[in-house]
Amino acid sequence: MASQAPISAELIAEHNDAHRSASDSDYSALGEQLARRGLDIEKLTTAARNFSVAIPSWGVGTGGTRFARFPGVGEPRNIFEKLADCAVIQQLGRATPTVSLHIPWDKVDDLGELRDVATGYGLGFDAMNSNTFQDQDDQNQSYKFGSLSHSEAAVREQAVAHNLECIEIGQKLSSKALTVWVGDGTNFPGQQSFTRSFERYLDAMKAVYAGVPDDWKLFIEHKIFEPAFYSTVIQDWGSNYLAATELGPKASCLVDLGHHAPNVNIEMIVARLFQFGKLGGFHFNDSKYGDDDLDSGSINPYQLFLVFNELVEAERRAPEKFDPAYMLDQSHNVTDPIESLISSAVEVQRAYVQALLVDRAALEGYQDENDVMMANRTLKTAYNTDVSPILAMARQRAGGAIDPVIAYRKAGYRNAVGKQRPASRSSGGGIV
Ligand SMILES: [Mn+2]
Repeated sequence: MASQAPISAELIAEHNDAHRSASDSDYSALGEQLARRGLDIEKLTTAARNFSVAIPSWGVGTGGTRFARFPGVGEPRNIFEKLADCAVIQQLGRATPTVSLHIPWDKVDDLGELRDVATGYGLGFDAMNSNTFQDQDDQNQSYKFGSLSHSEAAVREQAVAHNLECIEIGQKLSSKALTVWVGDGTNFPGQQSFTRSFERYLDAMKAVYAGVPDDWKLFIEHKIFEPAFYSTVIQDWGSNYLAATELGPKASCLVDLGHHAPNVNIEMIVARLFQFGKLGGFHFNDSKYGDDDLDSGSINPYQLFLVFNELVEAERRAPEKFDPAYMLDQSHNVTDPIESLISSAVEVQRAYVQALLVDRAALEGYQDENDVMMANRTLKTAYNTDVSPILAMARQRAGGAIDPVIAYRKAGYRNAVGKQRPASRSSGGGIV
C-alpha cells in the first residue's frame, strides 16, 4: 500500500518563495552576529537539520483531562490516520521523522501494511510503549491494583507477557526500544509495602528484560504521582536508577519533564544520569503544576534550554556514550494537535541550537575562577539569542516550510480530513 505526502510540494514551494527573502535576510544578519562570537552559522544549521524528536502516535489525537475530553475536528481514528497526521508534521517541520507507537492502542492485524504505509510517508518507528495502566476488554486480569508490581502473580505475568508482545511487534517494525511506564502505586499509607512492591516490580521487569533483544534498549519512566496519589513504585530518578542498574546495561532511565515535583532541578538529574551511564532518553512537554503535558517550551523555555545545555555538555565530554532518545509526550486539549506538535518540535530544536551557542571553554574558565556573574552571563547570552533564522533555514533546506504552522493552515489539511473523519468521543487518552 503506497502512501504519499499529504501536503502538496507546490504549496510548500509557494510558501517558501513568499517568505524566502525575509528569511535569508534574517539568516545573514544572525550569521554576522554569530561570526563575531566565533560561531559558524552553517555548522549550527547542519546540527539543527540533524536533530530529531519522535512523535507519539497518541499525540495527534485530542487529549483530555480527568474531567472531560472535547474532540477536535478530523481526529485520526486509527493508526493509519495517525501516521498521515505525523507525515504532515514531518513534511512541514522536518524534525520528526519517527513515530512512537502505543500498544494496544495502535495494534493492527497486518504489521507489514503498517510498515509499508510508514515507509511511504518517509516515517520510521521509534520506541514502543506498553500499556499496563488500563484494562482492555480481552484481558483476564485487572490492573486496578497494579501491574508489574501487583500482589498477585497472575497479574504480573499478564503484564510481563504484554511487554514481551510489544517487543515482538516492535521487532517487526524495526523499532529498537521499549519504554515501560507503570501506573502502579498507592493512594493510602499502608496500602502496600514500599519494599515488597518494588521487589515484585524488579522481578517482573527482569522477565521483561530477558526478552529485550541485544540491540534494543529498555527505557524506564518514573513519575512522582498520578494515577496513584500517595506513592508510586517508580516515583523518581532514584528508584529509576536503582531499577535500571539492577536490570543491566540494556536498561536506562527515561526523563519525562512533567513527572517531577514542581521546581525540581531536572537539568541536574540529566547530568547525574548521564555521568553514571543511565540517561536513556526524554519525553518532552512543559508544565506549571504537575504532569500538565503542555506544549514543550510554552511555560518554561529556560528549563528546556538548561536541559539541553547539560546534553550538549554531556556529548562534548563523552560523545561515544551519548545516544539519548527524544520524544514529545504532550496532551493537546485546546489546540490543533498537529500545530502543537509542529511548534513543540521547533521549541525542542531551538533549545538544542541555543545550547550549542554556549561558549563552553569560557564557561569552564569562569567556573574554575568562581566568576559567578560571567558564568551565568555565558549561559544567558546563548539563551537570549534568537536562533529562529537557523531553524527556518534548516527546515527549508530539508524540504520543509519556512513557517510550518502558517503553511499548514494554508494547506487546509484539518478541514479536508474533517470531512473524512467523523468526530469521536472515545479513543485512547493521552496522559502518559
Ligand atoms: Mn511520558
